[in-house]
Amino acid sequence: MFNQVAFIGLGLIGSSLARSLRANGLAKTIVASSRSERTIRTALEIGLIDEGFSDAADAVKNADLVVLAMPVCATQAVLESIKHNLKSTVIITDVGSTKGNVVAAAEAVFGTVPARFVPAHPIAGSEQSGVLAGKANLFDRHKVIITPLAHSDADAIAQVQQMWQAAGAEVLTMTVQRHDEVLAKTSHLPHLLAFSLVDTLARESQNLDIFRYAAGGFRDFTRIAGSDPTMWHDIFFANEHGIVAALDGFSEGVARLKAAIVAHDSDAVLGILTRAQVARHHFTHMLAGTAYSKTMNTKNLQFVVAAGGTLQGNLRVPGDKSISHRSIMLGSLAEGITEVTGFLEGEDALATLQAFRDMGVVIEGPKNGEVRIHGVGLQGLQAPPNALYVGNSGTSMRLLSGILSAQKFDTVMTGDASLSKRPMERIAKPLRSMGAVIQTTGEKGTPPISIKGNQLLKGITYAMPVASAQVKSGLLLAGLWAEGETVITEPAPTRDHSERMLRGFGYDVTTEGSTIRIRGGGKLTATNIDVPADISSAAFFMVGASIAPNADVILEHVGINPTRIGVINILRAMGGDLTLLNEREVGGEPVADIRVRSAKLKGIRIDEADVPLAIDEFPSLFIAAACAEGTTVLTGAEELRVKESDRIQVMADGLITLGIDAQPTPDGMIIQGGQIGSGKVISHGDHRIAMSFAIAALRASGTIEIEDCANVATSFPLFVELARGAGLKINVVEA
Ligand code: SPQ
Repeated sequence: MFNQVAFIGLGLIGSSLARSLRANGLAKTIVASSRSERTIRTALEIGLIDEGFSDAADAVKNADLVVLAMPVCATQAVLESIKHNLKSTVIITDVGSTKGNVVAAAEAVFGTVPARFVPAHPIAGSEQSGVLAGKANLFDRHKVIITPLAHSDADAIAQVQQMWQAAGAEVLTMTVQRHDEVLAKTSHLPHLLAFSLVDTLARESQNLDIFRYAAGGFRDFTRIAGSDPTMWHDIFFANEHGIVAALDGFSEGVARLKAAIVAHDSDAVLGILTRAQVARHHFTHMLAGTAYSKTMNTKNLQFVVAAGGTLQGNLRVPGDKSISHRSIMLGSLAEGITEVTGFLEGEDALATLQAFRDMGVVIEGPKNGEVRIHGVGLQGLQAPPNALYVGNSGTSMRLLSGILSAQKFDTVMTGDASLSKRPMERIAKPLRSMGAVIQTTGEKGTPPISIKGNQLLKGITYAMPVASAQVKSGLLLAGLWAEGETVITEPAPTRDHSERMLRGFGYDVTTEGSTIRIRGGGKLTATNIDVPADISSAAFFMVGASIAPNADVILEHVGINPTRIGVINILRAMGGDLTLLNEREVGGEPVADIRVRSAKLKGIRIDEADVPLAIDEFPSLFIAAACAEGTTVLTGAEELRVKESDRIQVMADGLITLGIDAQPTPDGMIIQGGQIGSGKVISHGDHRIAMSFAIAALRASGTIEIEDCANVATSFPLFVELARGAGLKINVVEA
């Protein structure tokens, strides 16, 4: 790519880039200058450079790329000394941590910054320095920020970009000013704090003891105080403005924490600590626009499931997703402390949890399914600092719409790619008739949703056109703040967890037939919640054990709320062998252990009354139908088309790939039972589709590969481990 590259300075960054250029064959010759004779000698000895100079002006003579890799404060002097020796076509770039002063130096030397000068900053490094510390892969999967100016040459920008990409870096572009503001906070401030803490402690009279007993925390926090002092000295002066502003913000934060400790304000201290604990994780997801958990990261995960196997044993699937969401919402809005056990630590419920933290609620956990919520009461939510990001979760967005419509502050809610396609007018429209000012996006009324605060809501009487627990719940929640009564009629029964839980929190909600009533102006009183295992997650094992030979599983502590048991009704109608054991009630929700054994399933016409009661279980029920003898017909389920994916089309496509005669219809599917074959199916990022096709392998003739499975973590974080333990031959690979 380059005939000759000249490095001015060969410290950690310069020598790493030189190594990377060598490794990638991007420079015919590499030359360098350094103030240190020893550095040049070492670089020549290890073959890093072809020629070395003590004077920068000599190094740049024949170069078509000059990399300024010395401390940033030397920029002006170096440019001054090399300016008459530069070729007219030379590209100049730098690697400094500050950009404003580098650009100012170039302006001072050249009048205007040369068009082929492309300022850059690789965000990589270590506390080690010097030519021997460099590594060819230092920039691999790190970010490099380039800050071109309005008049910068497009070809020069492209070449600098390509060089960094070849080093494995992700290249981002920003203005000079923005770069210096951002880096002041993310890099310069932490270094300043580390240097200052170590220096402060080192001055104390007890310093020896302090350093003798300093353990992990001190070591981790101060690791970067071992960085090169000259370099950081320069950076602190070079970005004085940005650093002072960042330090002021930080000082305010420390003062807040100190004041809370002095005042023994336990909630305030916990609030700061719990928010900080999860912030890094949360912001990573927000930036990536994903809903993926730590274990199932942003990579494309593929399930590879070998044919055969069976399911055996006692299994406890994770907590109910719908109930977990609601426990956070009502716990936050209640007065007092709510303790939750069995909480689903999946990304969807965590998104709700984060939203309430963002609105100032102190929430401890989750830890082993336990969460402690310090309720703030119905008037206690605070404006979040940013848009609320709810990842993949339709439940969070629709229920929160009701809550946020009644707050004193404005909010915006955003979600991941899948959620951003789902219809939100179904909740926005009735909320508007209650007096909410709420706006969805685009012709289809999808997220982001913007909600204006300070509106007085009034109760309405509303006949829901679609059977949706999310819409019903969003309106009931808005009804908590509305003047008068909110009366909702549903076209078919949908899950009633909100009604049950509101009653559990001491709020009067009445249900008469299909009509639910709530009156605003009351209060919620904290309570404890034991979340049962999620029947929607258990469904994969109900179907799996029904279709697999010699299967026998007991699914423990599963919620069998009558509004959720469609999957049991349908499997039984198909000839499934399911027995409810040990039926009991836990915190207002009926629960049982469910024994499921292999059965010879037959195709049926599914009763439309069961559709809303099994709405999330159809992906797995389609697999049951594919293994049944005869034809299964589903109608009245058009809602499946607007879930995390179009579950009718996506399941039909997968089944057809696997050799099953599946005919999608506008509101359902017609499936002829047959032999499931093998092949590659795509889940379209829909957790339930991924898990359904995994279970299908129990009766397949060959391996099933399922693409795009990371979102399984939204509802069932340990699915793979649990299923494998029970006998499914499942493996995960990173595609
Ligand atoms: O939260 P989300 O993404 O909408 O999740 C799903 C699911 O499959 O996990 C739907 F795709 O569950 C919904 C369910 O379909 C959860 C839910 C609830 O908790 O109130 C109600 C149902 O949705 P709807 O649209 O019928 O109200």
